[in-house]
Amino acid sequence: MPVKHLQQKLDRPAQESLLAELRSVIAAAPFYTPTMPRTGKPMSVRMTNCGSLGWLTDKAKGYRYEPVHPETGEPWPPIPDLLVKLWEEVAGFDAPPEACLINYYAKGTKMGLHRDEDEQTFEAPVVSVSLGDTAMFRIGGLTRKDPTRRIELESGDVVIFGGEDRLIYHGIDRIVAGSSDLMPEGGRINLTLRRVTPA
Ligand code: MD3
Ligand code: FE
Repeated sequence: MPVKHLQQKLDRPAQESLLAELRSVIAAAPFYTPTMPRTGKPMSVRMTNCGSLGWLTDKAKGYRYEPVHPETGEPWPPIPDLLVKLWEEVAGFDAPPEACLINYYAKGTKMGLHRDEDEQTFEAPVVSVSLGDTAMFRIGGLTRKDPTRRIELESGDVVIFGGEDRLIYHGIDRIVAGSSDLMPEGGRINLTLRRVTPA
């Protein structure tokens, strides 16, 4: 299964509804600044989650999934229904998403080339939803040496990474500040819906 890029999968009203749902998720589970394993170096992206499990990282324990927010200690809020429905429509996988990582990119935020490999299973795809400013997304192959190409991810775009593409290298080169008026505060939100445990 190749990478499927569904451009403008969510129209403007759908993006606005999703954003409104996310605002209440973020009120209950505020963005925090993740830090790198061992070095404790802060990442420029800010993060929170919804779902039964959330991805997080800190200096002491590194990359992992946890059922509660690292600062509030509260369980992550549930994944909004609209996103569960989207997963059912596009994921081609018969069990619901367990984790939804919410990344916030202010102007100047980047994310280096990496693979998503902290899950216990790679049988389900990762479904990505972009809101707000356009991102210059970099996508490579299964090894760090493979050639990369650039894809622009715009507000409302949905991308499905499954099958042999589930473990490809990818990252965010930069955000195009001011390219969207969806969020008054500017910036970009990316959601990644995932399975963490075997179905
Ligand atoms: C390909 N997020 O959270 S979304 C991440 O825009 C992450 O916030 C970026 O990389 C963002 O881990 C990229 C596109 C994406 C997400 C997950 C993938 C591509 C992927 C997992 C496997 C392969
Ligand atoms: Fe990733």
